[in-house]
Amino acid sequence: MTGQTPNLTQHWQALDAAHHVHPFTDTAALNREGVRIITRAEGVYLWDSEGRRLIDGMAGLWCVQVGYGNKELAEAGCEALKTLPYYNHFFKTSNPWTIELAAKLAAILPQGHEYVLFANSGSEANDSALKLIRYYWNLKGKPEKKIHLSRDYAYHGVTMAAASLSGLTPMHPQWDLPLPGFEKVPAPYWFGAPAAGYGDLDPDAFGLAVAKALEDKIVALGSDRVASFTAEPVQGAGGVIFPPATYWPEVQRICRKYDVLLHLDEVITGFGRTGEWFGAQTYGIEADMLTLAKGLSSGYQPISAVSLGERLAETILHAGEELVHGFTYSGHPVACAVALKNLDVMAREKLVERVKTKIGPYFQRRLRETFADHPLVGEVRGLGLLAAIELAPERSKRRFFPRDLDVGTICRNHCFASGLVMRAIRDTMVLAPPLIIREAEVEEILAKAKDAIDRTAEELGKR
Ligand code: PXG
Repeated sequence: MTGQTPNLTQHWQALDAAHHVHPFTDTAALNREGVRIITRAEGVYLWDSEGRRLIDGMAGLWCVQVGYGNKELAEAGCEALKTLPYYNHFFKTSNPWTIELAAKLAAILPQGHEYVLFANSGSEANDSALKLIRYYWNLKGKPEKKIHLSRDYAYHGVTMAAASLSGLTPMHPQWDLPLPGFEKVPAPYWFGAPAAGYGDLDPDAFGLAVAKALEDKIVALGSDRVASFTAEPVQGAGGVIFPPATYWPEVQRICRKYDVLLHLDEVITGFGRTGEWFGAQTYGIEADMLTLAKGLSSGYQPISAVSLGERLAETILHAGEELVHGFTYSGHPVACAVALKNLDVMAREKLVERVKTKIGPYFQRRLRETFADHPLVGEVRGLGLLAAIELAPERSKRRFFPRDLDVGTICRNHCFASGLVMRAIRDTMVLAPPLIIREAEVEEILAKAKDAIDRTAEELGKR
């Protein structure tokens, strides 16, 4: 079942159309178009069932840190599969892979985060995090602290709680969400500031204004009712939104002042994406809890975790009673073996350092050289191996295209046609390539992206 069997494309498309429900997709519309079948991958490249090669500017879904086809990870998983394909942690048991992974995470996590609880996806981990937050306040004798704050444009997953926490509004109406007790505050989205009514504030003033909106919300709700603030250090699926420098220090101060737990969702920013192991380190944030997933195993196995900072660990682990929570597959030995090897490879190859000092700066410099003066580009922003190219009608003004033009989708289609996977979020083109990417591959991505954006401009009659 590899790329050597292109004649099977129609067979697979028909079966997929007949039996498979796709995530975040109008399945009937997709079925009319015919799905693309990815059959293999190596390094930063994917191949489809027609033998076409694509360069993956998105590391899958922001997760394949070590690139595709890493044999060491495959062998570590295989070894665990042969030795202990499954066992759980419920019956006063543990296993070497889970234990070693927990210890390794404690060593690389920010200081004070000595304990982790495992789950299988970012959504499950965030759901677990919210339960632990609720439990913490119950144990502290403050059961009225139950409101979970998060931000517009946030993506925290799809379970009932994680979707409620998410601030992308299309995620709510189909499911009558958000649940009660979930409140939103504005995102530090400087490019979108004029459209959001913030006028012409410079980035630093805007960062403070948005942080102030968090404070105002806490005061309006009553700090005795607010349990937590959940946020991605850099917002990913909401549009790759980098906060101004003033934002995080002020948010940190506000959370401390009002005794609101700070929960960082590091599902995208974790494991080197911004040039440190965690976004918390990039922005100097001291959090009570971190959610980890994606890059933890480079996506080779489904695994996620929640880390507990000192006050949560102390209170929850010494509650003197059973923690009534856990999944069949929490800390699955095969997933842990793969994650463990992934972290070993990342450390040995110094991938995080490479993002910080070499390939990250190279990528960012070349990205700006390529697009800074492009007539269709309103802003280029990025750090490490994470970046956004904001397509806009006028270069110097922070204005959006009318939504119904769907400029982002036009551009994404041109990207696919030229063999590049680049994600469109509204009209923001997003890149988050594997951390092992080389300079020549960066050049290939940028050349294809430039070509796609030029074609989009032509289609819109801009050139
Ligand atoms: N938090 C963040 C910050 C995420 O980006 C999740 C939680 C949920 O993780 P799971 O493993 O439950 O999917 C995510 C996931 C996209 C896209 O199109 C992004 C994600 C998932 C699917 C699609 O950008 N992020």
